[in-house]
Amino acid sequence: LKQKAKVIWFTGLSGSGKTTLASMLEKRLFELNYFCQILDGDNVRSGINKNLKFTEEDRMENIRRIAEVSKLFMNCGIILICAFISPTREMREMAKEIIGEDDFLEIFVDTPIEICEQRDPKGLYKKARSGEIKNFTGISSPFEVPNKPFLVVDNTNPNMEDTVRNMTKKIIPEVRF
Ligand code: GGZ
Repeated sequence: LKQKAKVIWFTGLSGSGKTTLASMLEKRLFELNYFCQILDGDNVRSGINKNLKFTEEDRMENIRRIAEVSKLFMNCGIILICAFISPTREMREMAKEIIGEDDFLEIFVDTPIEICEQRDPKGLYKKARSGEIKNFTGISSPFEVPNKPFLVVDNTNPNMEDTVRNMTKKIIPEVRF
């Protein structure tokens, strides 16, 4: 393997576009012969973290396990693409400490909550507003904007391909395009 293992950590609200960006990035990296693995709610909260809910404490444990698993993958030389709300600075700080500062690339998917709520692909914001879902990030549970992310992605830009190209350049600076 010629690649340097690292963790690309997407943070942002539900519906901000983390998962979409993560899979576009994965595709791009595969095309460039980089070996990577996505971790997101779909493959983590349905399996290893099945027993966790959305209290502050459970989210903290969710992120802790994800960071530890990421470190194991990283030791195999794999590039991790993690897409979790990871709503507080404390949670992301913890992940950074477990993974190691130099290998932790925090990408903030900065989509305004109004837009996430308009999109509402799973109808979760609606349920959060009606009180059917409690502790919903941005509505009844906090989201703290990162202080010094590695990168901020404006996900309202319709040209996602451009966004992903620029993101890839920044993540893998040694690649020629
Ligand atoms: C936030 C919730 C909640 C609550 C269920 N708050 O848009 P989605 O559906 O697919 O992504 C959200 C996902 C968030 O899981 P994470 O593991 O990323 O969260 S954290 O990092 O805070 O631990 C959403 C769904 O789960 N979901 N209930 N109350 N998102």
